[in-house]
Amino acid sequence: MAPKLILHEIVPSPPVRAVKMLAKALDLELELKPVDLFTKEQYKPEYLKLNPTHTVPTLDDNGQIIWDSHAILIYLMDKYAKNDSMYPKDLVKRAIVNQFLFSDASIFDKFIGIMRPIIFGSVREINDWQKKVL
Ligand SMILES: N[C@@H](CCC(=O)N[C@@H](CS)C(=O)NCC(=O)O)C(=O)O
Repeated sequence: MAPKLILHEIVPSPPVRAVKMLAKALDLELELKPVDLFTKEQYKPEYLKLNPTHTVPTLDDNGQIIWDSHAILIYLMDKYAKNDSMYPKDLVKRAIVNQFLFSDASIFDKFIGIMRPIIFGSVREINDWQKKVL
C-alpha cells in the first residue's frame, strides 16, 4: 500500500522544492497542503502545534510529523529509497553529501536572515555590513 504522505508547503519555497524533488525521484505521492506565509498562516495555533518553528516544509507521514527540510530529506531517503545510491551508507560518502545538504543552513542562512524582512516585511534597503555578508 502506498504511504500516506502529506506535505505542508508553499510553492516558491526552496526547502519545499527540495522535498518535492526527492519525493518525485523516489516515486512517492505527496498530498499537498498549502500554507499561506503571506497571510501568516504558519503562526496559526494548529500549524504551530505541528511545527513550532513556523516554517514550511512540514511532513506528515501517516501521523508522524517531521519538520525541517534536511530532516525530511534524510527521513524519506532512509525510509523509502530502494538503494543507497543518492544517500550512501558509507560514512565518508554520506558526510560529503551532508556537507552540501546542510550548506544552505550555514551559508544561505545568512542570506535568508537579510532577505526575510525584505520579502515579508517593509525593509527596502540593506546596510553596508549586510552587503559584505552577501
Ligand atoms: N531550516 C528550515 C527552513 C525553512 C524555512 O525557512 N522556510 C521558509 C520558507 S522558504 C518559511 O517557512 N518561512 C516562514 C517563517 O519563517 O515564518 C528547513 O530547511 O525546512
